[in-house]
Amino acid sequence: MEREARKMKFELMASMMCADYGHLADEVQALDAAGIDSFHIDIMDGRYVPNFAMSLNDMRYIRMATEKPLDVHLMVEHPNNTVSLFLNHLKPGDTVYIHPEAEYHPSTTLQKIIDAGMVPGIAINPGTSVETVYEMLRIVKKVLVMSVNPGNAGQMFLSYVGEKYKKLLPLQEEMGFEVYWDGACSAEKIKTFAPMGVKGFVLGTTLLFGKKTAYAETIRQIRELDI
Ligand code: S6P
Ligand code: MG
Repeated sequence: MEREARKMKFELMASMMCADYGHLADEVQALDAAGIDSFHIDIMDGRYVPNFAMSLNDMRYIRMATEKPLDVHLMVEHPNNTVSLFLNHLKPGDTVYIHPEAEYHPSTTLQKIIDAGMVPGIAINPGTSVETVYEMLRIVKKVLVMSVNPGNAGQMFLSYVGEKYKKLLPLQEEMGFEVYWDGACSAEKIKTFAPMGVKGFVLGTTLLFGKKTAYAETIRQIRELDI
């Protein structure tokens, strides 16, 4: 019991582009019951990233299928043009991330997200430096650090991104945001980065999906990590 109380708290998000779309209702139900904290929704437009993953209707379905928060990651050009389509179907407290490079005036788009009652976030690509998004850190509540280039699941961790976490984490408290991990997340990465202050981790094919282990068991093992 005492040991349980000392366990480090961090959030786990399920990357729904990795789910089995032949059984989406069962997937959402199983992840929900397994204790996932939120559902990560990767929206792509085939322009900002060279892929199409999920879109508006997938997000709407998952929003109806669970009470848990959604974590919507917009990988689209000029999100200001389409963000309202997504905001209209979310519920207050859901998170929406934009990529600042994809918009001329990202703070205008972030304000739309705030005004709709959602949690504003930015996603930072591996090649984007902290310095170029510095002022936005005061506006957002969450910073999603990409550990792989956006567009696909199942990629290799880019080790130079480790330095970016080290730069961002000490700024969290003063600037009022929290840092989240997206891409190639393994148990080893959680063990290293959760104690450094990373608040949550997006789980995809590296750790959660396409395995023989049931979601509930994988999530239990992660929560039991010795950290
Ligand atoms: C990538 C996307 C991510 C992936 C996730 C997959 O563009 O933003 O959310 O779905 O990283 O995880 P993994 O473990 O397959 O890399
Ligand atoms: Mg993502």
